[in-house]
Amino acid sequence: MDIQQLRATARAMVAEGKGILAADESTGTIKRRFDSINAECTEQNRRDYREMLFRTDGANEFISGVILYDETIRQKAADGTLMVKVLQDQGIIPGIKVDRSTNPLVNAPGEVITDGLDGLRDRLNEYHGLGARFAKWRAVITIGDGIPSQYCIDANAHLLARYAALCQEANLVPIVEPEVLMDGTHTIDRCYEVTEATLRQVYRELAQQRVDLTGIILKPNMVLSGKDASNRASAEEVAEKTVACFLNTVPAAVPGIAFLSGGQSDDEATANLDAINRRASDVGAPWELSFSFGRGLQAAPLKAWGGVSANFDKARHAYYHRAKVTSAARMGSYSVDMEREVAAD
Ligand code: 5MM
Repeated sequence: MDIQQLRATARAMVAEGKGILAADESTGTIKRRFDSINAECTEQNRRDYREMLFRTDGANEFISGVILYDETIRQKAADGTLMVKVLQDQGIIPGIKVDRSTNPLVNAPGEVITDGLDGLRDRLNEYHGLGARFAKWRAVITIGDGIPSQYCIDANAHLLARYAALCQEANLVPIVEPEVLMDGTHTIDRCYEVTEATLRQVYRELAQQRVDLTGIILKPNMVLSGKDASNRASAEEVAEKTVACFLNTVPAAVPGIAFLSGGQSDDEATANLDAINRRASDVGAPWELSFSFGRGLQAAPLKAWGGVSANFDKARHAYYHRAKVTSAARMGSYSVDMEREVAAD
């Protein structure tokens, strides 16, 4: 393990003004996204859509890295250039999703566990050879009646740490993603409680399994009210509770926290990220607070594209704009007025 290299990569992933595009939808998930705009989910459409994102001029000012799916890391762009090279040529770091999605957790109704540890060491070495310099594993914690159980939190945290240790051995920076879902009617305080319990266990396991915290990136949820809660918390309350929760649980050795958007609308995720960065700077939080958005960056370009190649310019424009405003939010310098500037970009 080359810890200096891992640290340098981790710092580059959360460099000033920059964050990560999560474009690692598995085939089932991208199909659902394409279905929503009536686009056919063929290999060529997936390639063309993702190539459009990766070849958006100027987006590399805001995007440090892209998380790829297995299909994409092996794929060539329309002109025969490897997709990985398309990114590298713009100074964007390729990363790879290595979990194999979630399945029901045995003896735990309503809860899930992430699969993918079998054969992981070999797969990580192969991905490094294909150009990946970081990896991602997403664990899912659900809030509901009587859940999450401590059993579910412990099992997922254990696997996240096993994955992270194997990544560092293979010289890949692990993105450690414990996502507490925002689905439901729960309060922001319930989300705080569950996020805190989850992060405590994740860091306990990372320490137990000797993961070097200076060479990882945490990808968590923000502390939010449930999606269907009445009186959802304001951006200021989200920021206050998110920063308080992380100060209590995430060691200062961790170089960066890259939030997921988690099903928030793109403007909500951006406003919350902005408020979080303002709050963090007021209290002197020790880590970079960046983004690793999937839907938060892709909802607008996906809609603008609509599955029609004649719309690629419009879609690039929409993606560039989301990357630009999310980058501003990552620095705490976003304002709603920026949303109106889209035509001028
Ligand atoms: C982009 O979607 C990722 C892969 O999801 P599946 O395993 O369901 O196909 C997902 O892990 C994503 O990286 C995170 O959920 C963050 O994305 P959002 O949209 O929540 O920012």
